[in-house]
Amino acid sequence: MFILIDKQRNMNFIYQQIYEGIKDNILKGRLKANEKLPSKRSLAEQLNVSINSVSFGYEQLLAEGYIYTIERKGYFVENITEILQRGNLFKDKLPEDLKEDPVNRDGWLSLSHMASDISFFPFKEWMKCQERAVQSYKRELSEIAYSQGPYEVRDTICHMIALTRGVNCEPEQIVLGAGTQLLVGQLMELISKDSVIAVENPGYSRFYQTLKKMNFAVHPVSLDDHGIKMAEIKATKANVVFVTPSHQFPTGKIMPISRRIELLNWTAEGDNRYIVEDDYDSEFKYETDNIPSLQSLDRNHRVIYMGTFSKTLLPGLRISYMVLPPDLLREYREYYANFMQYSNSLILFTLHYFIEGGEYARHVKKMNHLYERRRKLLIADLRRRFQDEIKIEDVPAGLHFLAHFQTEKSYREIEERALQLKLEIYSMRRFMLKKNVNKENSISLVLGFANLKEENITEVVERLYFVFH
Ligand code: 76U
Repeated sequence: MFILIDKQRNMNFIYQQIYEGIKDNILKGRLKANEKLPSKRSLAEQLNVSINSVSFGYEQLLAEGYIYTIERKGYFVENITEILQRGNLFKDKLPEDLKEDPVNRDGWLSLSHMASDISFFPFKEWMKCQERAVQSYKRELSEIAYSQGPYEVRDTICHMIALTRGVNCEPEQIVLGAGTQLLVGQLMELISKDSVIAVENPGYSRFYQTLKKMNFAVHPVSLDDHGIKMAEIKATKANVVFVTPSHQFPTGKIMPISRRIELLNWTAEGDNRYIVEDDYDSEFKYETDNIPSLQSLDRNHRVIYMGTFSKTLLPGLRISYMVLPPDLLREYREYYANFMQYSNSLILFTLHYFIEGGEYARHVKKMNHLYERRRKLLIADLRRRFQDEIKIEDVPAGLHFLAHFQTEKSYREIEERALQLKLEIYSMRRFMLKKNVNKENSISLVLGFANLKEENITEVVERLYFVFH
């Protein structure tokens, strides 16, 4: 048997070289099935290595099933089928189209609606809360969390949203999850497969895609001044409606009480009707108080409330939740009896202390002031630069607003120019779930300001101006 032992190489131990050498001989067919291997002693002599090294090598081969042993007779090669390989194209290499290019954001400026500002995040306080979580929840951290997430955390969130959002619920009704998209997926498993779903158009394409991939009949429904159109919902024969009443995504409109009541009454007029209220950024209101949730008006347990900490804390933390009405909670418990909660418990217990100690409320309050300033400055600068070429949907809420630009250019041209000028922008194309609502000579952008430093506002507006001119 030919095995090359390199004693100078300190990368691999001798036993590993013996193991590799014999394995290679077996896989290449140079050692045949049931062939006897040399005894440990004789191989050790032949290779001039210790018996121990041969012994370790043989043990590893034995453990992986390359060889077998018969007592007092020695070691033999297992009967191993040759590994089939079709073609030789991408033997060791990942095909080019699957390669990931590390994104280089040097020199870029962003008007993304998806990021929040990390520079004001109170990491010190957060880490203190994490320390407390480690101290107080040792047992919980060493176990798998209850499928809806730890009770204490749900209890804390429950109290908070009762206070800030008027949500009527008990901790039992809350399901924690790492992202609302996943929670929507979980929720929709509980809803009858022949359901028809209405979503806002323009709207949140990630939910729309999720619902379509789950094979639901999904209808984008257009908006009027009050929000999603009731007549269109009725025409689609939908029984589930997804809405963002606090701050329509992405147009920013706040749904007035009249439409809220119409929606709630619609659920009472038929069977198995539900409203999914996506309350993704309601914590940011600049000239008014918080507006109570739609769920708070629901008398018939028809609203599923969805909340997230992506906007108030950081999207990277991945903490979201939903509040299920009792009938769906019962379904949930049955359907997900074997489900393992997938959120990081340490982060959840940290959040629990962060809220309890008042840090969360303080942070949201601080960010409200900060974001309000940024919003005002950006809008003022945009108006100054674009004059009457821009129309802004100026609703003092949320972390983004919609702006319409007068231009002859197409969406594609604008997006390509922004790319060239290293400006991250998102156009209405991302949110139009059904095409063809393009106004002529006008481009609409969703402009996010949460992660825009004040000192960069002038430069951002200047770049945007060059994108259009
Ligand atoms: C979320 C809407 C409409 C929910 C949102 C967001 O999973 O809790 C937007 C885009 O972090 P999660 O999502 C909360 N409903 O806009 C937050 N925005 C998304 C994540 F940043 C992305 O894809 O256009």
